[in-house]
Amino acid sequence: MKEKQQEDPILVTRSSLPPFEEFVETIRPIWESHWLTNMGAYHQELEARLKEYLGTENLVLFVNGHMALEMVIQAMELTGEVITTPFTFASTTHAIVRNGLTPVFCDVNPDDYTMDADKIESLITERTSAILPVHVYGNVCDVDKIAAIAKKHNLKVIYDAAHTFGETYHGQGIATFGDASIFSFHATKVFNTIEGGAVAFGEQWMEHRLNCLKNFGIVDQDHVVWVGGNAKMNEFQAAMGLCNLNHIEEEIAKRKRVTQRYLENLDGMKGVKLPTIKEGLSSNYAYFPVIFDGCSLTRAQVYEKLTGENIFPRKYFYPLTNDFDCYKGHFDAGSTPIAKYLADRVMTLPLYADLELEAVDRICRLIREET
Ligand code: T4K
Repeated sequence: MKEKQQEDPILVTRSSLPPFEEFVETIRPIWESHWLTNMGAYHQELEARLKEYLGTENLVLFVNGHMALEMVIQAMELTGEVITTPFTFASTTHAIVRNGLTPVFCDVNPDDYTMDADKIESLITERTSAILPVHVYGNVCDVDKIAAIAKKHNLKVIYDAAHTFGETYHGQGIATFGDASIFSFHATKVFNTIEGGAVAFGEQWMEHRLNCLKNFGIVDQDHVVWVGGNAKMNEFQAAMGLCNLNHIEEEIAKRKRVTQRYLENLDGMKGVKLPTIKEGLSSNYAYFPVIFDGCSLTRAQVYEKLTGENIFPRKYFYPLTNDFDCYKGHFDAGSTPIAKYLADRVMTLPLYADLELEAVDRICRLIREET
């Protein structure tokens, strides 16, 4: 058995699943009711439980995090330009562009890789309607400074909070900052509903609009009021969410243990910048990004070494979104030099709840060895 485990590849993450019997019991009523989707009983129950868990009064579920983001942008009727970060997953920038808006890229800060709030104001024009920062890797943005800038210039703030499920900042639920926050409940996330997502928001009127938008803009059988799409979470997804939510504290505690082991092993290593947690943030330990700069091995060499041992880290988030092929000629990654520096050197190491501590030790040994 031990040998078999050693042969298994170690991927950057691995979905956490509830006990099989728990899931089977939970989905039994779906067979009995024949109600599979379109805002069924589990959909309602998960929405209620997530509001409580995330400490938000308003929350609407979606089929995934990306559609949550596309549709909250549509619901807010944003126009013109949106200030955002290129150091993120494709979804953030694509959601802006797919709404017919222009992303304007703000550089990130070199400490926690979130948007550099001191650089936002110089990017504001009369066409700017919103700021869309990302709490990247679960690192909380400079929410106070961003709120002050938004107020001064009358801009909306939507946080891409895909990585921050369950976090609090100075005791306040992360879902409550800005006008809205989107979450991803993808299989690779701290909390998963297989695929899934949600928008949490401050103003109650948005609930009706988001619920209509995710269901083709239908208000009732006689009225279709918005040009919506189909972005509803189904009952099997919601059932998985209800089960996983029962185990979320254990999930985060296990991730913390893995993270601490990485930190113990790699602490003090030359040329390696390790993640830190901002004062006041209760982390969910979503990712373990390492910046390789000035270490005896380059990122490419470390990557090659690990993959040679059946270990598969990832370069989240390389390439920058303003460097994507599909945006060639539109944006310039040179305008965000710190983000570019990070994207060229970052590697996210394997991190998931059941990753064995011995595996962490092995990964760290390989990184520390000079050849
Ligand atoms: N905003 C931000 C900042 C995001 O990071 C994301 C998603 C979004 C918005 C959009 O949210 P969603 O619409 O996805 O809900 C993965 C995820 O698919 C994506 O959700 C996530 N960010 C992104 C950072 O990572 P890939 O292309 O790297 O996935 P993939 O298929 O290479 O999987 C990565 C690893 O995860 C695999 O090596 C093994 C593990 N895995 C994967 C799957 C699919 C599992 O253990 N189980 C699985 O079912 O994007």
